[in-house]
Amino acid sequence: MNMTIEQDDGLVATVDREAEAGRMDFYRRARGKNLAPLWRVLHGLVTEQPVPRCAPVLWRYSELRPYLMESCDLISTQEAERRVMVLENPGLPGQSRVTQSLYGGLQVLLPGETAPPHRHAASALRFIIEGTDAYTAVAGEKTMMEPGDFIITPSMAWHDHGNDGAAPVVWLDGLDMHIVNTLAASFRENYPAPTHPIERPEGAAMAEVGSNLAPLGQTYASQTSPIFNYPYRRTREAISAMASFRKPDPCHGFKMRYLNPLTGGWAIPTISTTMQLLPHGFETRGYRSTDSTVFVVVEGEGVSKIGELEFHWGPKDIFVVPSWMPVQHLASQDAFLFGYSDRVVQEKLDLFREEAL
Ligand code: 1HN
Repeated sequence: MNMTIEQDDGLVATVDREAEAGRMDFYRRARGKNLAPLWRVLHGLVTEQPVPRCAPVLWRYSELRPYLMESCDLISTQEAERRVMVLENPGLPGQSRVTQSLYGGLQVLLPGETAPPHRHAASALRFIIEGTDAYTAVAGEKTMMEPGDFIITPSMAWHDHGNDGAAPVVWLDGLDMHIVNTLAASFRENYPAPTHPIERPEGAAMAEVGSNLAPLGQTYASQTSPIFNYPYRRTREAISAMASFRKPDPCHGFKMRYLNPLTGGWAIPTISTTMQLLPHGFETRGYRSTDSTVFVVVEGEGVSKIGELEFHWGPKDIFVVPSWMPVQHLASQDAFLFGYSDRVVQEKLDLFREEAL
């Protein structure tokens, strides 16, 4: 017997539960013809407000890191393909989701290790957490990773990684594969060699499109930004300079979005990315929006009130603010927060909503 009616208040309001008994035989016969009554599920399908399945959650880096290091003892990057511990939202266990629509995981490379080349329809972001001498090669161009750098792997671009340094390197992977899979549009392919050939010098993309200039006559078909490494040094400098002459936004402090310089749109067509500075002592006004957001603390300390919960955070910690849940941040030191969400998808579909509280 279907228990949905007893469990969902929305259904109780629209369906006469005593009358339901007399409909059971009809439901059973309809099910045999791949038919089902809408009125038993309507209000669960179309809710009055967002009902996020993901929960607010904080991962403290000091608690995560030992697990990352232990994973290095247990599996090689060759066997794992990608040695990643997935950030599993406790509201969506076993689904490899950090929010309802997005994936998040922490990847670790030890000195001398590489991760083999492959490509996929899903777009990826890397946000560097720890370590300095690793690289990622994307579509034939290498870039070195520094903490705080935001790096893009566009849809179907070949990519591999390696750590040339003397210490472990850790980064956050954010991917849109759940959006891709909802649309049943996934492809993936392994490259038939241990590395993909390097075809362009390091810094080529930045030289071509990183100075508000672009090579005349070159056309760019992709919706993804041709800049694939947004170095933290430059991002931090821009935001700090802006903070010296502007007033902070009441809800966000000094918050910048990562742009595709060719279009003015978001850097990745399916994942919005931002960096914000919350000056020490600054308390944001309450805010909510329909995009569930993953925050990574780059610098500073503070506390975020998310619904009824309070998360105290520091450098390298990661936390999630679910859709439509009120959030307020209070920074006790100048704090830089990276964020990623599905806002750009919602904007394209005319679904994004936000409000100051
Ligand atoms: C992937 O390709 C990477 O390239 C990391 O480093 C994490 C998670 C799911 C699917 C593909 C990478 C991934 C991934």
